[in-house]
Amino acid sequence: MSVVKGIAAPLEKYDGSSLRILIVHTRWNSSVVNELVKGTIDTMTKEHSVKSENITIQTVAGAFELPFATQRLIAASRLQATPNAAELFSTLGENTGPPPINSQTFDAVICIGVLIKGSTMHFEYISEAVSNGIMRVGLDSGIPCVFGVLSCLTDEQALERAGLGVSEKKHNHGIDWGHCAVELAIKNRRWITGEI
Ligand code: DLZ
Repeated sequence: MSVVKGIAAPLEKYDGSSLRILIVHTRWNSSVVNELVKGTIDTMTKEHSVKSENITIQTVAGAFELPFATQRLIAASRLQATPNAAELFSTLGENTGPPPINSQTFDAVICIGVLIKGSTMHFEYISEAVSNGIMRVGLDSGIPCVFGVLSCLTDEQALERAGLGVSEKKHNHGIDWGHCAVELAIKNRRWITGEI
């Protein structure tokens, strides 16, 4: 039987060497999440030449926090990219020193988490809130936000989708998210400059 499900190969090879990428991931279900983060980073650096120093990683407790953290981090990177940012930050935090300034805003964000259904309605509420929240942050900010959140009915499903399972069909979805982020970041740049 032929395979119907899944993503077709991209139409071109995307060069991610000039991109700045943000990964926000949860600490809930960390053994699975860490593998997904690794798959995402390996794909971007090895297959699209994204520089590891241009990948910023931030963690949050659980999936519910992903949209808020992503929105605030995008706002912070925009503030840091303003022309007088170094001056502005040098007046803050005398004891700790100013935070490092990076003048490039994020070209794409990948939000990574794993929700595993329990015996209450919690899973349903969080899944819906998180997917809507991440979509909203992307649309409101104009920065591509990749939905790297697995909603699994069992632990086994989560393991399979992080490439840690036992079946032949196991697959690390972080790989897809890495490809997706680079493609959309490059395309978004083109669209901004009117190239369609
Ligand atoms: C509370 C909770 C539960 C039960 N399950 C998960 C989960 O499977 N995956 C996940 O990322 N987070 C979970 N959380 C935590 C919530 O996402 C959130 O961190 C808390 O409700 C605090 O806002």
